[in-house]
Amino acid sequence: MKLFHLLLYILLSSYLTAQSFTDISSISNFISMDGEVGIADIDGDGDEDILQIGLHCNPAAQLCINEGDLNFKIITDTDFIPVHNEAFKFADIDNDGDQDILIMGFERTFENPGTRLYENDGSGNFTELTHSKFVGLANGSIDFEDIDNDGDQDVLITGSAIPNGSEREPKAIIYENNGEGIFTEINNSILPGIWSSKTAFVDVNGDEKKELFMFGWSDNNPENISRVFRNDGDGEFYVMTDQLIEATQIISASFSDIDLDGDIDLLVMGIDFNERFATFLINDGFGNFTEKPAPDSF
Ligand SMILES: [Ca+2]
Ligand SMILES: [Ca+2]
Ligand SMILES: [Ca+2]
Ligand SMILES: [Ca+2]
Repeated sequence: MKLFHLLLYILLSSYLTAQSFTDISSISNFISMDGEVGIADIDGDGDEDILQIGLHCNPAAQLCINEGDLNFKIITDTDFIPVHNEAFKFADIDNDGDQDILIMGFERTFENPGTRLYENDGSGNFTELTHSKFVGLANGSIDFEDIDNDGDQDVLITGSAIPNGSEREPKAIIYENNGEGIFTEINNSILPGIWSSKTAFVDVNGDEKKELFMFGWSDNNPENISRVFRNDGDGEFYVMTDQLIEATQIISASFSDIDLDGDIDLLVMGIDFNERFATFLINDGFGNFTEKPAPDSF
């Protein structure tokens, strides 16, 4: 979640509860650029806390522990190795009821991407778990989903590996969870490697199995990828859509039933030949999408 969404969330929360606004400058001033924000009940006390990771002069991570009434305890000395050009997601990887976290990004220079898993002790203290061998990536995405329907959270990571210290190598790797938070890479050669990427698991054809949406650039001479893959519930993916939308770059994709007909549609925003655009992709209920340009005011 980017900083704008965090501010919107907090302002809306404030509006809905007290219909007044509260100064949250201690949180919002933290990340000057390239920031990512995640919201979860990190310390297990029933309210939502905030993790911010990104560039603040140097790569940095900051925990904002919710103490009620929009007061936050700010922790800058976190358990995480700070990264930039990052992505991270919370998930309960070992089914013990708390929010663990997977973080990727450049750890020092632009030649050292890392992907690290941290286990939550239930009180918001994190310990790195090293028995899963994740490929180090940056400029990418992380999405947890139980792709093989066995009750635990597996994960897809995409982004840039830098295997020889300079050349970017786009990746898309699925790791299967053994149920105890130990992840093993599984062969999914059908998925294209992408960077500057967004991914999402969403059921768009009503069969209660989530399709995989992938947006990003394919290589060093960027070709935009916007494709959908079908999951049959056993962890295997199959091509569903060759190319969903032609554009130079997709900046964001949001999923909702925009036309209120019971299926999930998309709002896609991006850049095409230096022109910004926003378009709806309207679902026919079977996962076939028709483009409908959004109003110019978007
Ligand atoms: Ca856990
Ligand atoms: Ca699973
Ligand atoms: Ca489906
Ligand atoms: Ca719809």
